[in-house]
Amino acid sequence: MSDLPTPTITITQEQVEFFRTNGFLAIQSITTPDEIERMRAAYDDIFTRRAGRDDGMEFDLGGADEDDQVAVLPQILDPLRYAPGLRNSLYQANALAISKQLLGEQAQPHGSHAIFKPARYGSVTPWHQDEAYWSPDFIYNSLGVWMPLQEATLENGCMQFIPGSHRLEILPHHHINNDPRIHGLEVDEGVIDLCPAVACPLSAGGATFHFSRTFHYTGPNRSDIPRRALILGFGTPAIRRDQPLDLYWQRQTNTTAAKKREAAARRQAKKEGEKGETVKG
Ligand SMILES: O=C(O)CCC(=O)C(=O)O
Repeated sequence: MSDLPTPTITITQEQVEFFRTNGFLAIQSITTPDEIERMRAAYDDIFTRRAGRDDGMEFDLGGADEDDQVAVLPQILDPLRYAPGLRNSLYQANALAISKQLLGEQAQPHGSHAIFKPARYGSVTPWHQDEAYWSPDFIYNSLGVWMPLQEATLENGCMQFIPGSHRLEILPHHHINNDPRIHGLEVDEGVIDLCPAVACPLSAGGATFHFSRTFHYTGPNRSDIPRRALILGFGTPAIRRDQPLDLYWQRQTNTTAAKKREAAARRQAKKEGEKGETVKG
């Protein structure tokens, strides 16, 4: 994030308090319409060419991710790596500045992903806590910033949150449909009351912020336009736990994408080993 523009937004103390009390916050604008238009072209391009698929970075978050099946919830991890048009944005600059207000000055970028809900059949992103996906070895002070690249509504899958749920432990999750080939996780039925859910419709270029333990969900896309979201993570340095948590659902994971990522990491390690040999030799 070295070449970021100067941030243009600060939030009020009242908004900081709202976030700390409820575990989420919605703001109506985090960047400009021009930037959204530029980003939308770059975003559509990486989903059209399924950038990162061979390395396990593009996959179906909501399905078994078979090559011959239509993906119901395509996701790309680290989309900025594949799309120069998504880099060095005012969105990143403002998201970082606001994250520092919410988490403390030490807040730094902590991953990014993009989730695309195809028009008419894009599926739900079930209720979950982000930390259910993360390493059980650390204590986090992190949040996600979610920005839609078109209007986000109840009809196409805007974000919904359970107020105050950031104060809960990580509750039991399972793979969607209890199918370990599916990357997406869902909280077990009945362990949390979902009635208090608050929906946050937004204009293009608005944003929500949520703590990494806040329960959130987006509905299916029943509209005639795709729903695009670009998500940035931020956090202060994670602290190692004395005793790891038992997030047993992670041990059940058996996705094709995870295997591809492991193979890509082995290829990269081999390449670096060979480079080291050349330098020494
Ligand atoms: O965009 C979505 O459908 C879900 C987003 C999400 O789960 C997140 O930002 O953590």
